[in-house]
Amino acid sequence: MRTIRSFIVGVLSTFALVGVARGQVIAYEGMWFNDTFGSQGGVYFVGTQDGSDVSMYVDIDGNAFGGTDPDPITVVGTIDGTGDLVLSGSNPPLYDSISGTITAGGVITVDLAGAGGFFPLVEVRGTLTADDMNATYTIYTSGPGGLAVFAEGRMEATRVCLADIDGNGVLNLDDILLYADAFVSGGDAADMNKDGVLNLDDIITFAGSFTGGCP
Ligand SMILES: [Ca+2]
Ligand SMILES: [Ca+2]
Ligand SMILES: [Ca+2]
Repeated sequence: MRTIRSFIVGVLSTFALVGVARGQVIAYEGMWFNDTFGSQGGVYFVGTQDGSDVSMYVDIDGNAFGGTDPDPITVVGTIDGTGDLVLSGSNPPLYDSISGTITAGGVITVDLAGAGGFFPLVEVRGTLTADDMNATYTIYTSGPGGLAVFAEGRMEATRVCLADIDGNGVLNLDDILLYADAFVSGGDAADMNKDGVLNLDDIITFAGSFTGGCP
């Protein structure tokens, strides 16, 4: 255990000193509110930008889509010549396809098709800033005359600084040591992408957040 801790501290210290990380990491954490059914749960987004490539880790918690707590998904995108993030991909069986844009100005227009295996379409519309994310969502079902609104709700999330483990607003060696301790002891604080597993992805994400700094 001591060896693993030393290794992690060594790797993270090198990242911090040299300023090398795979990409810049930005995270938001908040809640979804289903205004139709009065239900709610947590939302968690971790975006990693590496050049023009963006990978977004999205976890929705609670009784979403009328079922159980959905597993986290990864959405990938590319930043085009105008600075807009163009999303594409699929994460079956939860979403057959995910498409849309987050413009350079922070306007979110994303459609999830085949969401939950029951709903043909979920529209997400909102805004993303350096500090927060606010969006509405509309879940459609198939009606006799075509798509019909099944439920409407909101998502509200604020920027969080993943690497500031002690939450004191400053990134320094203390955070690296605390992260290494949390990782070795299997603590939740080390699970940067909240997928319930501690692995190299978490260390890379921590390093990206650390070197990218916090707002
Ligand atoms: Ca979940
Ligand atoms: Ca700190
Ligand atoms: Ca993890």
